[in-house]
Amino acid sequence: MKKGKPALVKRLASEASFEFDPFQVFEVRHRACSLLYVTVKCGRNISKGSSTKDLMDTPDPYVRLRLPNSPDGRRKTMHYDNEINPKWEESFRFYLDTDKNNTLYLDLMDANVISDEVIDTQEFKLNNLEPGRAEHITFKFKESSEVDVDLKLV
Ligand SMILES: [Ca+2]
Repeated sequence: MKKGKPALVKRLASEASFEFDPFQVFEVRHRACSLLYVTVKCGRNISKGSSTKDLMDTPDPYVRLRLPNSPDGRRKTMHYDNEINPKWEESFRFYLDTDKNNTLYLDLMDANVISDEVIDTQEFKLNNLEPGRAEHITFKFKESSEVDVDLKLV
């Protein structure tokens, strides 16, 4: 055996022992991760908030979901042209860190050729959800618009 080799092996072994960080293991074990399922079901009487605006361009609605603390936390449904009672029936799954305060933001959007417009935004505090139980919620936007959403935390 060559003379320098045992020293090198010993040095590598001591470096490896420094990689074990008990605080890191502690944190990983205590981080609670849940899955949030959001189903955007349908909308009723979608309006931009004024009949003049609606007459100039019938809403082409879609819903944008934003969950700031979640990876991949921005999603959206399809949009339907000139449809004030859209049936989306689209489901989305989000990873949720339940150690944090999580708020889901729902933007009711109007699709346009050049740039889409936010009609209105609502929010929902997810820490109020009971795990395993589906909640059926109707969100109201502006005067008349309603959107039915199912939320479930597992
Ligand atoms: Ca439009």
